[in-house]
Amino acid sequence: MKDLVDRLKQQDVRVTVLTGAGVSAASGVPTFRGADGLWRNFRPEALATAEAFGRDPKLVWEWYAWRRFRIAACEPNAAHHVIAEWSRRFPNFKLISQNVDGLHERAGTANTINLHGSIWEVSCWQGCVKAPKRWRDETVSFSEIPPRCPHCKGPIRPGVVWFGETLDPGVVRQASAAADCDVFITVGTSAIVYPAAGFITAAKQKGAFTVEINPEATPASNTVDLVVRGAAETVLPDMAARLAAL
Ligand code: BJW
Repeated sequence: MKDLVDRLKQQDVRVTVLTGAGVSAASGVPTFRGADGLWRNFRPEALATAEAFGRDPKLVWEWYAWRRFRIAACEPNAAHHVIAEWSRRFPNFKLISQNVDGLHERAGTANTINLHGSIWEVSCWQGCVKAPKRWRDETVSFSEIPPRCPHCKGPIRPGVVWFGETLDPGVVRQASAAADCDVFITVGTSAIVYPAAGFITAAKQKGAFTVEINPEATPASNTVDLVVRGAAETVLPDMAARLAAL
């Protein structure tokens, strides 16, 4: 840990953090694959794919509506707040997040690279040219489920990236550039979903000092330079306190 803190004290250090669902666990947002994870009760292919939405849009829409309802009652936790503080402290700081819950933004982290979109946004299922690529859904009428695209009247879908879907190429470019850093910290991800997990290896190949913060082992544990076994909401404040003490 001292090695990491010393590196973070270097002037102009380039720091990139990659987050996954574990960062929001202490806020009450269920993870995907953990003991209380969403996939324990729902099959991903039944709900988090375009095929599922095509087959049963009402079911998929309602699952996302239920998750939005849960997330709306959650607050950012200490891990989100430390990351937000670092985004102001380090001039060369980047956050890549797989999370769709918007808690990093609510904690005050600006310019988050959201790999998998946002649960607070929607897009036109038919990809009509008049609709923006994604938009926040306050303006959409929910009298029908799934609601209708205000532009083409076709169904709209959650603005998230499902399995088998291509990530926004601009977002992938930003994340690849962010992997070129001095310290790369992966927090609260099972590191099995690609391309997200690939950024850990990419950062290491580009010469970054790589760190994993997770209470459990992941496929990235053998790749990174430092493993910190613990919960994000305790390890990150501890790291922040050590940084402040030096
Ligand atoms: C704590 C904690 C605490 C708990 N503190 N930690 C290369 C190789 C193999 C397969 C592929 C590949 N490239 C592409 C693929 C296919 C696929 C893929 O990766 N499959 C794998 C499962 C094998 N990828 C895709 O389809 C992606 N698209 C793509 O690559 O397009 C090109 C392409 C298409 C087709 C074929 C090939 C290429 C898209 C991926 C989209 C992922 N979407 C989801 C759903 C988003 C919407 C929604 O929310 O419903 O994103 S799936 C789900 O997994 C969600 C997450 O962002 C993502 C990652 O999960 P995460 O965040 O890691 O959560 P968990 O639950 O898995 O882990 C939580 C961790 O927290 C655990 O480790 C705990 O221990 C820890 N933890 N408490 C710290 N307090």
